[in-house]
Amino acid sequence: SMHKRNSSNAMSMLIKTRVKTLRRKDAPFNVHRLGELFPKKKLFFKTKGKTCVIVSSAGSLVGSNLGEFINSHDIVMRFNHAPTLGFENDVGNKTTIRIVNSQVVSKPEFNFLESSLFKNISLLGWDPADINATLEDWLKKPDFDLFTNYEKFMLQNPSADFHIADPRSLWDLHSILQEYAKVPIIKNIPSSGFLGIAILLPVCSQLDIVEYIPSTRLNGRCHYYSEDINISCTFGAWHPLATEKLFAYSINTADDFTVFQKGILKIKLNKSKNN
Ligand code: NCC
Repeated sequence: SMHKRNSSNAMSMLIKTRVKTLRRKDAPFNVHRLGELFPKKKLFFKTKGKTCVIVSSAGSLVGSNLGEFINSHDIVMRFNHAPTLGFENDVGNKTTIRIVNSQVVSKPEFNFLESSLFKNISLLGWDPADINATLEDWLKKPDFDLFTNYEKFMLQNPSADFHIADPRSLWDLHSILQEYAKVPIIKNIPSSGFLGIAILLPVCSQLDIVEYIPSTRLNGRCHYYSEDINISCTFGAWHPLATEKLFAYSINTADDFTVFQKGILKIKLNKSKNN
């Protein structure tokens, strides 16, 4: 059917775009002191066939009671400074990896070097480079200063599994979304949520995503951990968020009750195609 053809196209486009994390051998980091601090092993080295869940930070997680469901997965991904303490019933308390943007890494208010939120888990940092910037350009002039605290963090926690996304991969993800959308979408890289999907696809046999497609609990709040009302957190202002969500919905295998009442999107992965 038409639907089948579209969804398998979307899936294969996304699987083909392997998001790169920066490695020690990548210029200019091979001759820069930062490169020596990069983890020796790739993110999720030899990890395959896991059950995974992505916990969006959406306000509509409030009252979801999804905590136990979230904790039951092998790999639990969260974003930025989203807390679990005090919210266990709705979001669980297990964390395997956090994707952190360069604002969270650099701005004093997030206390990145001290906070226990960022300890003893895997971390993936990112910062938006201009579309045509080389890694050299970006290293000199990131959007927010990801690098100073990256270096400090790794010197304080030398065995930390803290990776940095190659900013050119983030633009590859944007191209996929643009190809999928047909109509022109905003020319900014996707949100941490979509980066998370791309990162986990090769690692998981089953990927669940909670409250990325907003459920009927939609309450206008930006985050489950704050009472601020801002619906653009859900539909997008700077990131092409609505397109990301339509894309994710098009590769979903769960029924509408699961997606729109429970707030769970399910992506099944074919292991043989995937590796
Ligand atoms: O809000 P944020 O996102 O940290 O949320 C993480 C991911 O959850 C999904 N989300 C969030 C809220 C919502 N109502 N619906 C959702 O689907 C999105 O997929 C989102 O990516 C980010 O992506 O890194 C982002 O970070 C914030 C902010 O920098 C951090 O929270 C730190 O305060 C950005 N907001 C601002 O810069 C003001 C946001 O645009 C993107």
